[in-house]
Amino acid sequence: MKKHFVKTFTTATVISFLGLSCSPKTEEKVVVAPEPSKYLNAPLVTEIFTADPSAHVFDGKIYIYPSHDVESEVVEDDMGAHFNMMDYHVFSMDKPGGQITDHGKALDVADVPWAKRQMWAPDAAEKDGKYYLYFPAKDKDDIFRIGVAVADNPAGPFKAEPEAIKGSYSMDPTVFKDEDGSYYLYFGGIWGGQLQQYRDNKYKPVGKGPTDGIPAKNEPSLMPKMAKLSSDMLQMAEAPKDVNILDSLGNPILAGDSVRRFFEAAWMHKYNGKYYFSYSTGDTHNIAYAIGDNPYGPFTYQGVVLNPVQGWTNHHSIVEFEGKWYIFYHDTELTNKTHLRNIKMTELVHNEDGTIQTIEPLRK
Ligand code: FUB
Repeated sequence: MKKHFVKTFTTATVISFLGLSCSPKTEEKVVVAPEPSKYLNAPLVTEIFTADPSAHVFDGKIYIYPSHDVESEVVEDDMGAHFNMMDYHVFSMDKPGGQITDHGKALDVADVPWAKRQMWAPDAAEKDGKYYLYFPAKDKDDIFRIGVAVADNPAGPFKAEPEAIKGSYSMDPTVFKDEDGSYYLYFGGIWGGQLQQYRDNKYKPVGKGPTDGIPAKNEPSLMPKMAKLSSDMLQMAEAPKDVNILDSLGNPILAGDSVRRFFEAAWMHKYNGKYYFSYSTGDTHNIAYAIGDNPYGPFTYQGVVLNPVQGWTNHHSIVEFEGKWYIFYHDTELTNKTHLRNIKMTELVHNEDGTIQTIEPLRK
């Protein structure tokens, strides 16, 4: 903090200056100038810890579906055991910059028959006046599955289906609604997200470490998965397929290309008829994006949407509201602890050529 000493001129000083008094008097006061924040944006929520914000516009309002971070006894490890979340809250705001409302607990792990722990990044979708919350959690065998819970209201409370989505695995689900009314589920994450323990949609673990099952550096990286949703929004209508992320020559991004390869945090948005698949590069901490011509891809890598934030994880969503685009993201401004995060938002700009202007979340 910078301290400035300023002279405060009192009435007595002025009278003295004008030669009207024989008792001149000045007071010295310390004025504390506010330190410019090193963060581009302030936390949206400070009462509880929030992360992985999935934002949507429902009924003309912005609804945010984040993870609810909590302090936990669990020791930090490379499998993310310290992200030991137990429930979800839903938030809303009338417009960007408006007041934010916490609608309270929308779903608790205790009310999900198949789930045991670690309610990680969720997403939501609306269809025919019903709202669907898609969420990952570990089952009784400590395997991540993706569940769905249903509500009549975007803020919940949500009622979980008795079983996880059939054939689902790994984590970080997101649901994209296309303009023709089709809904697509995208999911997956490596290391703690367990994607490396699957091949051809089958569980084939080769070890318990975060990199056991990760392809060699010169092999194609593990790609996120996607499937069209059934018309009742509760199941996948087809077997999950790879979301292929390619370089500019049309080759798959390699496993050793840690600056560009998919790690977790899938999101899809559509802009000017193109499909933008964005994701976190995990241990290199970028939110990257790739563009395709349809929801199935392939997607060609373009660059970085959001540079690394404070904290290990980087996770986002991108949404349009009244003609402007916004990115919701998180960092650890409130705690400086990786597992106790706070959600934020800022404007996102598409250039004329369709590329996205890279956002720097920290001021230099
Ligand atoms: O919040 C737990 C996990 O951290 C999420 O599922 C990942 O995307 C990362 O943000």
